[in-house]
Amino acid sequence: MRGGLVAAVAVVALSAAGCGEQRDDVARTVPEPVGPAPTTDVRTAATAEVSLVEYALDVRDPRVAKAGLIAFAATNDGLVLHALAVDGPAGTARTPALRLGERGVFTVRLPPGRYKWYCPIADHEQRGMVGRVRVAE
Ligand SMILES: [Cu+2]
Repeated sequence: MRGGLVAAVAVVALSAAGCGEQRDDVARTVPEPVGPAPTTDVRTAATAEVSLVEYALDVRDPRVAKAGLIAFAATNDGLVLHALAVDGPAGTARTPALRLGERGVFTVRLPPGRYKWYCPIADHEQRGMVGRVRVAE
């Protein structure tokens, strides 16, 4: 009964236009930071790896060094079906249900902050498969 996808509706704040025109910022040349070559086709800021077992996340409360597009990679090292879900600012992202030995990967764009991650299957979260991901600047 769990796993309801809550699509967060982005609230668009429209600035009141009408009192004068907005000044265009002078075109700034912001150099793109040069980083290491991406190892996948998606440019991710960091990867959080987790092992899923009965009934825990290993690791439970990871720190992610960089905000941005974060890859979450979960491996089911348990005996029953598990999955990984992350509650981000735009809703919940998750892997499909994973069998023993299977690995699921997804990406979520996360600003700095703390985010819940958990196993969305049955009552696994209540049994202890829950933790917090801390994303630094
Ligand atoms: Cu589980």
